[in-house]
Amino acid sequence: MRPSRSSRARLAALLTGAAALLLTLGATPAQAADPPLRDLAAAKGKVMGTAVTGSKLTGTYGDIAGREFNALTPGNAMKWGSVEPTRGTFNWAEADQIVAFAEAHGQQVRGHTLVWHSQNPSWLTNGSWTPAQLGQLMNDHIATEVGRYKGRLATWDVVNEPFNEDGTYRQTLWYNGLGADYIAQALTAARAADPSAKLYINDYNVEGVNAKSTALYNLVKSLKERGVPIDGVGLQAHLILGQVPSTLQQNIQRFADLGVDVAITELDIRMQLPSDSAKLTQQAADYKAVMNACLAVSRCVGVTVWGFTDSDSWIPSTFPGQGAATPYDENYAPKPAYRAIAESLGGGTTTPPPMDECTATYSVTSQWNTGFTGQVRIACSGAALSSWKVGWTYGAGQQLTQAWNASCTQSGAAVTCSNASYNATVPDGGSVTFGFNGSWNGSNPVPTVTLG
Ligand code: 9MR
Repeated sequence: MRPSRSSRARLAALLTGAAALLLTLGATPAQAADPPLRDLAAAKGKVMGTAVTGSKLTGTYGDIAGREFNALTPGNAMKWGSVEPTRGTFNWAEADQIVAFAEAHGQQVRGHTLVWHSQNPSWLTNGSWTPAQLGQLMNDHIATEVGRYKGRLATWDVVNEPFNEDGTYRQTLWYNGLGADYIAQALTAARAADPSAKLYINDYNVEGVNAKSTALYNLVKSLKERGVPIDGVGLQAHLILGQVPSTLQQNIQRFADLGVDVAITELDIRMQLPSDSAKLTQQAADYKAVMNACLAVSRCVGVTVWGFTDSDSWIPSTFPGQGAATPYDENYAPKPAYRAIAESLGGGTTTPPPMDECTATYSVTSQWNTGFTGQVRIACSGAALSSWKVGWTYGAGQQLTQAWNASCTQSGAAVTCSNASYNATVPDGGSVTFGFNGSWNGSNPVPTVTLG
């Protein structure tokens, strides 16, 4: 039976209403943002981490570190020179602070790093030690530091940067004193100190297939054959614009095929300053290429950036004239690289949330043939409000009929709502929501809300 004229009209109205509802629910409001990187990564079973500086974990820096990442690596706080500057005198303050921050934000911690040739205390590097004393010092250091955080750290970079570019062993305090087997000893000591932590060897310029990565590959293979505890390989990935190795995925895969995990541990992509849009676009493509290589290999557990903001990056001081290597600029604005990371993780479809401000977001929560219920959420990050007022202009003749948790007035198409006495304050990191009912006819588009 053909539907009657009036029922066809009703059906059309219903369909229009349903379309509007889908639109408002699907694309939520004008200022909606993608999920943070950590949620996108978690949905894919991956780690999205950042190196951090403990003293900076407040304000906007802390907000972003907590919101966007599901893993933290202390950039310097856990290095031997930081934790034991004088023999027997320990300073755990920054390391403890970062671990506490991570635990409060549901984040993993990657311990970095136990046995390295750099950033050691001068009492250690200037001492003269017999092999037995050196072995004891190394074992004690590992037992103390790994033991302190036992059960709380997901991962340790046990040995850092053991190879030269040609694949020979780097001549270090450890290699010269103990021979190449210092690596096996360190791993064994770390396993004893925290059996639940994943133990890694970490190095740079080992991202592609080359002499250095092949030496690392052969080392890991022989450690596995000997039954030495080794769980993973860290590819630091301090890269240069436009130079992501074409063999990155193949290299990750060959380590995975040895039966170890792989992590990109210190990703940054530096460029000659000043940056411009062409360089930032290339950088975004490079970040995406690294993400995609990791995502393509199931044993690649994830990617950590070596600082998330250009204001907290080692590049400018080490490579004068270069920089802009991270996904956020110095003012915490996300760069194209941020979007590229989000896209590789299946997000990146909307504008990232502006930081250091409060935003108002309008959404329709339910809708029927002539009426609807909506809400506005006012959220602050890096800022706070002691009172608020929002306004919008209806574009399709909608009319408010009732509001709660705010005082609203409508004059013509213009709506103004201000706080109730009990919800005037929106703290940094907090939000307030108020609701309303309205009527609509024909269509019910979401208006742009201004917060004044
Ligand atoms: O980011 C670290 C920087 O603040 C230090 O000055 C520097 C000293 O070498 O170490 C940086 O981190 C390094 C990391 O620990 C190991 N891989 C290379 C990183 C960049 O130098």
